[in-house]
Amino acid sequence: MILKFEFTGLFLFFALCFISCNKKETPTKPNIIIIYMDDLGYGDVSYNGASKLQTPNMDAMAMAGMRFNNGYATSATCTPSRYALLTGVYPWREKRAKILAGTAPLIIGTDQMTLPKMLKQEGYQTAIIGKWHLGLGNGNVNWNQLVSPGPNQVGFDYSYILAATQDRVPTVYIEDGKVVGLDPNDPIEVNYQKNFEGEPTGLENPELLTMNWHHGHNSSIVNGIPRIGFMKGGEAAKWSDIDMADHFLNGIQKYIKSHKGKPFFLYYPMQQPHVPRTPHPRFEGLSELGPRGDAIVEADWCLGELKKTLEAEGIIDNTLIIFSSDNGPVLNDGYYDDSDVKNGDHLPSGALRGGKYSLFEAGTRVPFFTYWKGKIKPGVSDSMVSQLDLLSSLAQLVGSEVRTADSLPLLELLLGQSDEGRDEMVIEATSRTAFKRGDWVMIPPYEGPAVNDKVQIELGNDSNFQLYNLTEDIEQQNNLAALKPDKLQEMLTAFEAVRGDDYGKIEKLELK
Ligand code: NG6
Ligand code: CA
Repeated sequence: MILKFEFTGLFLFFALCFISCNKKETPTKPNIIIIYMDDLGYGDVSYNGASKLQTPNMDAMAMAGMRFNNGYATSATCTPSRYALLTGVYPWREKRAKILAGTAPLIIGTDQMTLPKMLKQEGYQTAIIGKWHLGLGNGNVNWNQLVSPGPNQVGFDYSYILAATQDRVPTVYIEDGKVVGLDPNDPIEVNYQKNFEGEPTGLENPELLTMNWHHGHNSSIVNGIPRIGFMKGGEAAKWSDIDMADHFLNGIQKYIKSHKGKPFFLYYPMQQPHVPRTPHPRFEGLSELGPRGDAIVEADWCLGELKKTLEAEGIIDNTLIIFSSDNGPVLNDGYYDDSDVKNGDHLPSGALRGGKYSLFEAGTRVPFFTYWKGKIKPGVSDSMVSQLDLLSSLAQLVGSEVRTADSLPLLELLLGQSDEGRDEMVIEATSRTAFKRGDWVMIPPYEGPAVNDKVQIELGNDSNFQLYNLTEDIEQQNNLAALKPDKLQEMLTAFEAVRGDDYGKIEKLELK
């Protein structure tokens, strides 16, 4: 009798346990690494058809993970895309989310929800090692003191960054708000308006240059490369351009080794293949495309080394990797580095129209894949997903309730367990916006040149509405706006429902 009762009791206990364990799936807390390229185009990876350069490590991970053919940055330039990635908020909601000078103040509010903050709340260790470009301080930064607020005030426990871009001053690394290797007797001064007396510039001292400027980029000279903005002092702290990739990679590897005991979120925004392209000499000539291709090969090598580190540390099975790029490609972005001359028949945008700065597809549609060994099955998806969605999706993964209105929870899509993606989204390029929905994209009329002559990229400006069906016309050659007024009206209405009507629309142009 007693035995029987004990048996039934035990059975009940296990049964209840089983039910309750199954009711709520325990959130998993893998390490999360976001690898974010700078200006890497849809067609710049060999898994998307590039043949004049090889990206074996990107290819292998993309093939073993989930590849997204319709993966998007929110914007065709850097700062707004990074803003959206980290905040889950459309960048056109934040007027300051434009390409920032190296002296610009931080544009993420310190009270704002961010991806690293959300993960920190869930017990993650958080770090950024790489390019920042979201502003620092509150204006008037003194680079010789603690530079704050910055990444550490918006959710990163650890930060090791380049402030803006590789072509902008200050050309120094900043670790947790302090300029690395700064000699207090040689303070740094930075100014974007005027030069410091006696300091050479790209404009006045071409004899000092090892790389020539094509447009812009003619202010202070660092390591023979003329930059945007003026800088004085800080000699010992200046970075070595050719060692930058190794430098960040070393930091990444050190971080992984010393933080593998607890879940970590590592944001690894590489500087390649943004200008100035300065691959380490050991990568010279490894592509057929000159420095731009070589820089991509270098970045691919970094990805391979990162993977080896995760394997060696025994955590590759417990690490979700997300790989993408902040905007589309550009060949000549202001320096004579032969990237356009040597490009040959390489298609940095693949079959897509436009490139960096463009409202056409290549501005925002970028390489995008997820990789998690043993967890994500190899696959490819045509569903639409934006980097904007990472905040809510990763919140789902780790069991956080945090969501933002713009960021859709698409975890299952990212893990290859569903093909449900976005129905629609607003894309942005240099403060202009367009709308995608299903197979369609609608670009409102915008004033301005059709082509930016300097960078040789079609921007998407037209005095008329543009409407393309991407399934039938991936190259955006057939403007259907005049032929399909009802579709156009439907797109415009849906666009304005999200965007409002303050998108710089040209009032004189009525829809019908
Ligand atoms: C532009 C720069 C370009 C690049 C870009 C930012 C000139 C003429 N051009 O203003 O070289 O730095 O800003 O690129 O200065 S991004 O990828 O960070 O958005
Ligand atoms: Ca960029």
